[in-house]
Amino acid sequence: LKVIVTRRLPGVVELRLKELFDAELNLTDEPMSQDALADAVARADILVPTVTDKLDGRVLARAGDNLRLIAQFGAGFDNIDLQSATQRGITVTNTPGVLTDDTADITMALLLAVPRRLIEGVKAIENDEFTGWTPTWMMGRRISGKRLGIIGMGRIGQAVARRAKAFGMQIHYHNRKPVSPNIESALEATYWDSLDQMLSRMDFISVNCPHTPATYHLLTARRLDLIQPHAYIVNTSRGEVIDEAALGRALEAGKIAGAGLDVFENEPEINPMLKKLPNVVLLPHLGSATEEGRTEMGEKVIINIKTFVDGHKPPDRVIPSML
Ligand code: 8YV
Repeated sequence: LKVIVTRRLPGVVELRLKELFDAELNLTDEPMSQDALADAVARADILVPTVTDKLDGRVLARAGDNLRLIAQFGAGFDNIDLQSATQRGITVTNTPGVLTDDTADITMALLLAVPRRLIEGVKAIENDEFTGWTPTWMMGRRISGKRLGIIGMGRIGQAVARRAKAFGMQIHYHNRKPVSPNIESALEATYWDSLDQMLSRMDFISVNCPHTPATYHLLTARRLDLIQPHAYIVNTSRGEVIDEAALGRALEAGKIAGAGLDVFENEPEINPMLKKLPNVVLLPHLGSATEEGRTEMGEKVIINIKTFVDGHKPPDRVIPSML
């Protein structure tokens, strides 16, 4: 069975894939063009893509009867037209769970970096602007005691909530439905059925829901307008969940206090307005970027492939009803 891997993966993962399967690796680490991807789809029995590979209906139409499994290297799978894959009888899997803590850590890093002005501080030192401490210089805002509104209370949202609670924040969340009473009481979390109402009452907002057709531009210009001017917003999920142009305008107009973003609507492009603002901290999609996390993601890919090849249901199968 031919396994085609679209991007360079951690060395140990590539070695193991080579040992176990007839694996064709992409040794250049250039994201594949849509044509190259279509060619991979046409030739592979099993495809290992990442979030940068747009497996839309047009590309998937190139699949013959050969392509049986798409074993995504990533928790998110919004790059895959799941409906189209399922209709063609292609099984799709992802790698949830192993990047939860890393992504929650990056969320906390941004939740601290923006209001405490860490990057401005680092730049001040680099630019020799630190001429001595003063009682009023570079004051930020405290996070303890403040209300954090988490949008999407899945694995990552809950891991953010646990951390933020330990930092003394009050946990609020919006989700399709409330989490179990046990989890809610452990986190002392308040459920908001109405996203609009939650947005208008928070000091911090963290986006932790997946990008699906239902969450595309969930934070529209109108909803961003509901956020209070002293509040900060952090996104470590997918750029598409926020109308990025509207966010840039709101930040520039001082309608939101600041933002920490690890993800963007058209990666690697970023709205130039966001790059100019001192109260915005931007990271290059680092959420799961740890040696441990990326290796464990690879291990999950391998388990999913092995289980599938052995004729069983792979543990991390994703189906359209999950959207
Ligand atoms: C990765 C991610 O950077 O898993 C996801 O959904 O966005 C990140 O963890 C990416 O998926 C690697 O392919």
